[in-house]
Amino acid sequence: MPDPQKNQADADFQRLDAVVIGAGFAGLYALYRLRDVLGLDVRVYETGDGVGGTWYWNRYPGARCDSESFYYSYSFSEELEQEWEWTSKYPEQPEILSYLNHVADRFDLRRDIRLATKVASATFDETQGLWDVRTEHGERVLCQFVITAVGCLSAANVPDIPGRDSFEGDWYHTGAWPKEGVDFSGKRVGLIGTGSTGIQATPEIAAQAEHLTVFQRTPNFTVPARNAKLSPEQWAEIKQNYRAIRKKTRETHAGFPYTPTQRSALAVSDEERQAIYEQLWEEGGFKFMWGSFSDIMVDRDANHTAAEFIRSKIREMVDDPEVAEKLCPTDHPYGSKRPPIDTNYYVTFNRDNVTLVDIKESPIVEITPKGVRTQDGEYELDTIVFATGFDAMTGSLLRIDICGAGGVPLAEKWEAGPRTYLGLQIAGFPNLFTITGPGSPSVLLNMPVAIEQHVDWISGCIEHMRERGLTRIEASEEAEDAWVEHVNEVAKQTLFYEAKSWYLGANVPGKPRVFMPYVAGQPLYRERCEAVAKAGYEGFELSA
Ligand code: N01
Repeated sequence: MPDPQKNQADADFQRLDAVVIGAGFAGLYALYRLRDVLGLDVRVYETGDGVGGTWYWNRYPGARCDSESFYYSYSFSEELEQEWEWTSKYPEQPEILSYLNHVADRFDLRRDIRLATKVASATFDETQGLWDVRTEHGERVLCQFVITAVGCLSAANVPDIPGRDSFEGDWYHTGAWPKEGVDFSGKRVGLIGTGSTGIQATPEIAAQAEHLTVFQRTPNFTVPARNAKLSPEQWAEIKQNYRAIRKKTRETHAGFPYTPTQRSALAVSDEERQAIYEQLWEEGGFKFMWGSFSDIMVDRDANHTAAEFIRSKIREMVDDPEVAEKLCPTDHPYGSKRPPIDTNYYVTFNRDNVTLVDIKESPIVEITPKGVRTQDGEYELDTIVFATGFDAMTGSLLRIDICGAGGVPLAEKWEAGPRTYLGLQIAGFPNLFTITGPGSPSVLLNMPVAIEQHVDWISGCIEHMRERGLTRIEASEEAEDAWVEHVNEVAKQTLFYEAKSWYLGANVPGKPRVFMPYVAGQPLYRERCEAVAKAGYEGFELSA
């Protein structure tokens, strides 16, 4: 039977230069750059009914940025920089969402964004050399370029625990939090997951709920954030120095404006090392990792010194020695899982209304109508919060039905794990660009820095093509193979490989174990991307 709705969609289509999927940090900037700088006809599709991406969806209590606001922000507009002031070092989710809404208004982006419209499929049509993009509402666009701005951490991972649907209370995943919020007053809450999200949410939920039970599978190393308001004097200084700050964020390994240290943790005396860790612990934030010693992520002994320091802090802060031991990570090097930063995480376990359940020792067996049952017994709950992370880096792309040249589905191409060239393109998928795709530094970098670099590179590439009358660009298989090998090679030289992390796909049952982000750091990566462009897009096949 012919489907009249489908036939109508087939007939009604719009012809545009580019479709951008997602209206978070990446999609907003891509729209600005492609439309207002290159002059392309662009449309952005966004699943949410507002802009903001990650900051639209992650509204859980305690959600806040853990890079400092003045460099976790756009650098492309000096006017924007000068007119926006963040209230604190690490602003909360509503403030970051306001910033992104401000950007959408200030640059008149909304007129080209379709909200509440999910892209269902994108198929490369060989005969026309165009992408055929369809939404779940039946809209259809034919366009030359598709740019995915779907985020690395946006496909929620809700574990398929037996009995989940039998639970009679409410349950939520932190990455799809209800807009109206959740009132935990008088509730017995169970929180599953102790990654960055669980660590941010725990103190906030504990302060509100009647009782909080934290189900911990793997303890995590976290360092205090030491959040603080930013004074007018501090703002004046930041605004004056913005260019120098931005320059540094583009030059350092992880996109932070800290002067990198060259010292080894093993080349200083025990006293000096301890003093450095103490000072950074007091200062708070990621500087503990990136500003302490240069060999934390490559030398096991150096890493051990940082890990031991944090374990000693946990034992100091947590009153009950048994609970403290459970909170001490011992199965992975510090930093090999994305290091969280926190506000009052460990001391929250001193509260009378908080219980820590070690589910490695006593695994969850099932979710019952009344709560969570572990091997040791049942915990009665009114609400369950899944802070169980994401199908990272590939999930958000694979949840769209993307088919490249010859009708090859992306899911088939990536069956054994993601393969890209520079994290920017996939062989067999011409004119499709993946902002912060697997194989790029992305999540190992301060994200706005990674995003701006990718969007600038993509727009430079499209400009290059237009100036030369070229219509098609595709990564070559050889370049992709060599890049995938290189990405894995450098990861294996670090301690990142030693944790069962989402970087490796280890958090999602059945997901191929491939180290997804590029660990060699921003300077090398940038240099490589620039050299590739300078050499006429080496490793890509361009044609008219
Ligand atoms: O997710 P995660 P997240 N049964 O995957 C556990 C960014 N972020 O949402 O470690 C029981 O890190 C899992 O246990 P284990 C940041 O990049 C940024 O916390 O796999 N437990 C782990 O404890 C971060 O890294 C900000 O053994 C299960 C937890 O759930 C990324 O988002 C704030 C389980 C998941 O931790 C993801 O962080 C927050 C199961 N079946 C997050 N499955 C900023 O401030 C998983 N777990 C910018």
